[in-house]
Amino acid sequence: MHQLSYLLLSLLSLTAVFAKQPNIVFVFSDDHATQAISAYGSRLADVAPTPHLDRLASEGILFDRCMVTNSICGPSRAVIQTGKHSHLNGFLNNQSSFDGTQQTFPKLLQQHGYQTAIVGKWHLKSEPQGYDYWDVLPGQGHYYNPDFISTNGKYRVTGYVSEIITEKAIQWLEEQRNTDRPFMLMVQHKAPHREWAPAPKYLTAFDNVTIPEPETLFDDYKGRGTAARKQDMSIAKTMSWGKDLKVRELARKGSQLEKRVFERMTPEQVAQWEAAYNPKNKALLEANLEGDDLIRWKYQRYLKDYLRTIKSVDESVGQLRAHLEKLGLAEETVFIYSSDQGFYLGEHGWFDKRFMYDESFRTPLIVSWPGVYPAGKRIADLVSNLDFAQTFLEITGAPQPNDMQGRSLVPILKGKTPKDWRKSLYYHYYEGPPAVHKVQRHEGAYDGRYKLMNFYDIGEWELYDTKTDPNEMQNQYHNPEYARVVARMKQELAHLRENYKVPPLKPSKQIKVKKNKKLNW
Ligand code: SGN
Ligand code: CA
Repeated sequence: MHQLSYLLLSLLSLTAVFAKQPNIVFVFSDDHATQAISAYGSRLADVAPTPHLDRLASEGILFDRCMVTNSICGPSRAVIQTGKHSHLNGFLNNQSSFDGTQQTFPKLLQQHGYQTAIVGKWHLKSEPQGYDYWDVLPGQGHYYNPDFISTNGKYRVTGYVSEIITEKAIQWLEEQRNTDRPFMLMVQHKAPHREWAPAPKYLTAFDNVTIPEPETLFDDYKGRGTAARKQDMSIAKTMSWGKDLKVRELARKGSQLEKRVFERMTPEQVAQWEAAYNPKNKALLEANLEGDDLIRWKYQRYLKDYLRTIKSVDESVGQLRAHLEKLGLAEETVFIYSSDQGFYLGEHGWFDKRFMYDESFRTPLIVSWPGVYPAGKRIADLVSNLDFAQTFLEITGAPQPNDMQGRSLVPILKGKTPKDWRKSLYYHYYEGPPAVHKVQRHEGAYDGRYKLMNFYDIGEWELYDTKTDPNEMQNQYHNPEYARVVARMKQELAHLRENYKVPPLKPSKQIKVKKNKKLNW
């Protein structure tokens, strides 16, 4: 009898463990390319390790091919909120405003008994809906002494943005949440978004190293089309001396470096900044660099600042995980790291994103649930930010609405990719010229090897064979040897459009772009 009741008791407590609904901590950064996470193993892994993200990957699952549906900030966030492509959630480009009255995963989690909280970058213009707690950066936010908006209105916080966002998240975890209910906490960093302003403590990180260059830094775009040639996102020509390169000595009066960085800083922060940059800038001014040497210098400055901001993001991951441990929550919390899209770190001579070419199409995704999901796995399945909403819902046991367009990653996380997993992805970027960076609108299909792109406003198609040409240097669209692949990929694209209910394309004439005209906000 005694033994039987013991058995019953253990069974009961086991069910209690399994029935406990896991929490989710979703750390989401802005423009963090997989090349800048050492667990992904790129050319930067040795010089710029990300120990906390690497630990997360070694204890969890790293997705090698998580691709976005539309490589730009607001649209990516709207896809995540809704589990629907841009044409259905209505947020096509950064000029849109999110219709927060529509169905979103945080609202569904609330209905399922979850607390939902978001801190950091939001960038959907309209007020967050579906969150019990929100404390977000207005617009793009600032690196130094940023403003925040919460239900109490707008206020300024002294400090460095990534550190403040982490502190706010920890404070919510420790002091503000209701400990009786499971939660979804979204910690959304501004870093490493342009203007890549590092934290005071990392202003001199990487000073004594040389960052390896990508093979395509001096790309001449010969094998590509008009879109790759006519973009405005090159290190050589687009970067400004002020906010981008931080050579205040060469910046325009009233430059964005003054407005966004210096005018917000405390005298102490200015002194730290100047102590770090002045000697380096002096060396540049004395060197009189030209041509490729100057591009190389710009590349080093850009990458070092970008990677410095990542150090704060990586540290945030470590701190958040340490606090979950401390609170005894680590084992009942799924920890997820991702970014709104990838980024060019000098590949093709570029910075920024938008294109369906690899570096901006791919985004990081690392998921860990200690003791439940396998540790240290790498997954090559084609997954997408379109899948995040349904994944969150399934993790928590909430029902998934039929009108969401992604697919939950939970079976993959548990080690079993469904036999009928998707074989291709649909992409559509809508923010054509004259918007900042002047990347042509395009849509496309990717099947894991071939990538077909349609730059429909200029009537140009591109096809890449990413197996034989991983850097996507040679458009094969007009190569007769690829005619059958082109036909098959066109069919695939048509099939995807139909499946996702994409409205017919409306090619439009390009508006003539005035030099230096800035339409972004
Ligand atoms: C700003 C940046 C652009 C960037 C967009 C969109 N310019 O306009 O370089 O592409 O944001 O970025 S800046 O001079 O203002 O920094 S997104 O991540 O928000 O989509
Ligand atoms: Ca972004």
